[in-house]
Amino acid sequence: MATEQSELSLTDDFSAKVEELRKCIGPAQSALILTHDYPDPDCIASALGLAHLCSFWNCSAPVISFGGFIGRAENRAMVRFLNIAMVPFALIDVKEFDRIFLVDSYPGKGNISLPSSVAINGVIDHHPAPPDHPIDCFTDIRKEVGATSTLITGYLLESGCPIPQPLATALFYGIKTDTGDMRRDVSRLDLACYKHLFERIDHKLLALIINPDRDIEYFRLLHRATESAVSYNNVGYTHLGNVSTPDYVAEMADLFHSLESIEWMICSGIFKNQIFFSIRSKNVYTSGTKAEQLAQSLGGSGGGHGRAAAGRIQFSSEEASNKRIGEFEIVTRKLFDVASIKPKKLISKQE
Ligand SMILES: [Mn+2]
Repeated sequence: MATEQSELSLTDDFSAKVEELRKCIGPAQSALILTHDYPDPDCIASALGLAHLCSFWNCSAPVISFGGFIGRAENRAMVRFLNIAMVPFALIDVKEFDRIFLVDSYPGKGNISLPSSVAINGVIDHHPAPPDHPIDCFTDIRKEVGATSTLITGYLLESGCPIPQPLATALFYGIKTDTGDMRRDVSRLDLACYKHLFERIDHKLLALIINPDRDIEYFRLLHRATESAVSYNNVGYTHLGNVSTPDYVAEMADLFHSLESIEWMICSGIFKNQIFFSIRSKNVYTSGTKAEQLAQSLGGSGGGHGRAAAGRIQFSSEEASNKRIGEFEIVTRKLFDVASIKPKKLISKQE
């Protein structure tokens, strides 16, 4: 694999980290690899890659698990077409595993189902770690990298572990989606891994994943989002109401963010007594801090990257969701400095 490494020129810190991770996994028989709740392609691919590395290092029974469910049509297609075995966290007994790893997430972020009392053996992530949550285990957290799939690709290459075509396809798709096709939060390493994997993927399967069949709910929601979308100067906002999967919130944020007149797009939706929200920006790199501030001021949790971030805010079943959404809108407008701006319909009928 030496040629593959030199082609990518992985930095020296990969070799030290690979050794550290190998020692951490080495004596274990079983490993649980957890993604964040409502997993996206980057964490699914990362978990698949880490599971593959566990098997390569003789930890024979890695299990990938996740909280919530897989909602977005592309993500369901990814799991189906690449035959990725994943177990809902509700069916997992953590005591059955020698090792527990988190990918694309960090304890204390509020987006994993693992109870905080359960000890974790390793974390590989590219989100900034909360400063008040140090953990005593293997960690590799590089916030300058655009996707955890990039880090996992580095581990696989550095350790000399072969990458089968379905895994290459998953990792490529993970990098592709988290970086918005190399549009946002991209490092040199992301681009190198993206190019490296491109030669090794199943392009037909990738095309099926990118263009999945969609259920009618998607189109209903698209209509609702279009109707409710407003703008405050260059800040766009749409509320989806109740959604059958929180994934729609990120999906609609991405779609509406491509509208040429806006810099920011915020999308919210209600799912199981929680407000889920996503924030996107084009040229400003404070989406992550804005998501964190917004969630914290309403008792929730949030964060993310410079131009793509998300969060969620819990409310009790007795509280009316429209009251909480009203509060959410007020705090959001203050945060984006548009409290005194009158909303305009973002997509009006042709004038
Ligand atoms: Mn990610």
